[in-house]
Amino acid sequence: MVKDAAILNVVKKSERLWQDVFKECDVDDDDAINQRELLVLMKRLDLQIPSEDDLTRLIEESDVDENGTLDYAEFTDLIRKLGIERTADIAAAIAC
Ligand SMILES: [Ca+2]
Ligand SMILES: [Ca+2]
Repeated sequence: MVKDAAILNVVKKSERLWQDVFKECDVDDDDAINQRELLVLMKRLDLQIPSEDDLTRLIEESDVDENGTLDYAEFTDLIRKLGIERTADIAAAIAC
C-alpha cells in the first residue's frame, strides 16, 4: 500500500515538526505547556484568542493526568481537537 505509506510519512514528518513546536513553546523548559505558553502559541498561529475561561477549559479537556499543564501527548491531543489540519505548514512557519 504505497498510498498509506505516503500518508504515514507525512504524519511522521508533521509529528517531528510538532515536537519542535512543542519545544519552542516550552519557554521554561519543563517539558510541559502551561496556560501562558499555550496562549503565546495560539497568538503565533494567528488563532482566535480564547477568553481565559475558555483557555482553562481547553487545557482541562486535554489534560489527561490533570496536573494543569500539557505534556507532549496531551499537547498533540489538543492540536487535534483544535482541528489544525495544516500541521506541517503551521509547524514549519513557527519552526523558522
Ligand atoms: Ca513549560
Ligand atoms: Ca498534563
